[in-house]
Amino acid sequence: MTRSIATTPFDDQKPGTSGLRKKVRVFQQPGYAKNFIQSVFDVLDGFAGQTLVLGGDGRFLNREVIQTAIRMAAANGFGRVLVGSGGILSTPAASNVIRKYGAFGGLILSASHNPGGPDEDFGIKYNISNGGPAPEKVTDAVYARSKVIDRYLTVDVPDVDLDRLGSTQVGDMTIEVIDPVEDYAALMEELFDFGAIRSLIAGGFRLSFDAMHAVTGPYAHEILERRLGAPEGTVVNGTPLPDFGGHHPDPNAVHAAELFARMFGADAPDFGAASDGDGDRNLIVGRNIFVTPSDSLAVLAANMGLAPGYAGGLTGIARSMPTSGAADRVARALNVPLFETPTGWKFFGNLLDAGLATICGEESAGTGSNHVREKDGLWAVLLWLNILAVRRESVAAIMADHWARYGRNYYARHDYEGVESDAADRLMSELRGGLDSLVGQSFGSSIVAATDDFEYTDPVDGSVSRAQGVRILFETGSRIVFRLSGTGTSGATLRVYLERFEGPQGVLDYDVGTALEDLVEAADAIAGIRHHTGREQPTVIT
Ligand code: VG1
Ligand code: CO
Repeated sequence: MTRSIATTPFDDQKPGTSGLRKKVRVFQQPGYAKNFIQSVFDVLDGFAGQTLVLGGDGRFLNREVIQTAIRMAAANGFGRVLVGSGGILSTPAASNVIRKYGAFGGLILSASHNPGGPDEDFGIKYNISNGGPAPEKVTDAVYARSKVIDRYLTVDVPDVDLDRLGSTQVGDMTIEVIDPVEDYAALMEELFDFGAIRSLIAGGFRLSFDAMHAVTGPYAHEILERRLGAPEGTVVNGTPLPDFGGHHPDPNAVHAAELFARMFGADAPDFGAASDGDGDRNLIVGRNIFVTPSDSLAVLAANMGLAPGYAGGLTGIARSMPTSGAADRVARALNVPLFETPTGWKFFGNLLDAGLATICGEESAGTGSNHVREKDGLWAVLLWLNILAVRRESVAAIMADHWARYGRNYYARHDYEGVESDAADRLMSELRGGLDSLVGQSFGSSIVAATDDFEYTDPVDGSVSRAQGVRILFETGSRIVFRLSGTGTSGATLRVYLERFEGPQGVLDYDVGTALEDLVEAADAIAGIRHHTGREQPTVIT
């Protein structure tokens, strides 16, 4: 029944920061998704008879590619596929299912925070048996394979009914359609004190969660409204739509403007949050206060012992390099190691597996722990709620207390989206070329103390990742980082990360924009942003 179909390679199937992401139209080319999935299977070893997990964020093309992947998994010899009903599994839920059922790995269909729909983006990511994104040695092998692939394997069977829970056979392989929420919700109940959060909410604490018409809707309805007793209407935009209602499912001030307006408006709730397309990001907003993801990581690390799942404390904290140093100060106070990794969750997997880190985070609204091997949006929301339920203080009070104790890392990321790729490459290569001569130069009142192009050696397996972002470190402790995005699908996105530290005795209530003004000017002077991109302003500031 297995058929081998001849195919010709595509030359652009290089996975980026988080899987292969392309326009839907690119994925719709005959053989495009099949070639990539077969390239993944071709570089893996030992999965005969094993379990593969399948799910996605519900975006346009999700169901079709799920059916394709089921046929190909059967043809390639997997013994069982676990698929979320409706083809749905959030990224952290998929990670949990892989771990819980001892799967060999999983395919997650998502382009995460990128928009969806026929003219927008689609993506495929492979996760390994620890539940985490495949490391670079696997993604490099997949790319190499995709350049020479000449056939893919499939079986001729009708579509599986993804909307009915239960088991069916496809050839020798079993398909189990599972509830996408149940296992995940059960894990959250193990980690957090649902009773304490329930009584916080019952006492009149009000929250608002924006699921952005993306995958977290069903999870948030079940956990926040049904299990924790928040009133109906707490979750807004809670029905996943193939085009996310035409919006970017990216939780930030620009794309979650509705939530910001609510949290900064009259009669604002006590706590607001949002997640992204595939449910792995979190945005935290208190009444009249936005918590930067870097600060959120630091506050969660400092307080996570208040949640039952982490009562034993932390072994270490890990953050991506562009993430602010706020968490470093917490690590120092707790006397645990701090790991600084390149951008992307795949670099945290080894640290978590080795028990070196308990909590990890990125400035891009991603936080997670050793409970799975992905960042986890609702997990971060629940940890915040657990902390609030114990401390019984406002988000603003918790932040003020944190800054008074550790100091404040003023922080912003400026994104220049849709820049012409050649111009972006020129900017980066000129910047890299001039790095040495910058040391000692002054920009405004700041003198450059050191520069480098970030390089990471994995402490567990010794693998080295180079050219992960240019760092300009000032004598004042301020920092500017430049790198190009690895998740975009058209042109290039330049990311400029700006950070300035004020110690506990410094000014802790500057407006962020004002605090970073000098650094913004320095960034342009150093990298020629206006000159190369032709842009006067960033597209998005987060
Ligand atoms: C971005 C973020 C990075 C994150 C990645 C995937 O990558 O900066 O921190 O891990 O997206 O997140 P880049 O290469 O565009 O900067 V998700 O939620 O889109 O899977
Ligand atoms: Co995501």
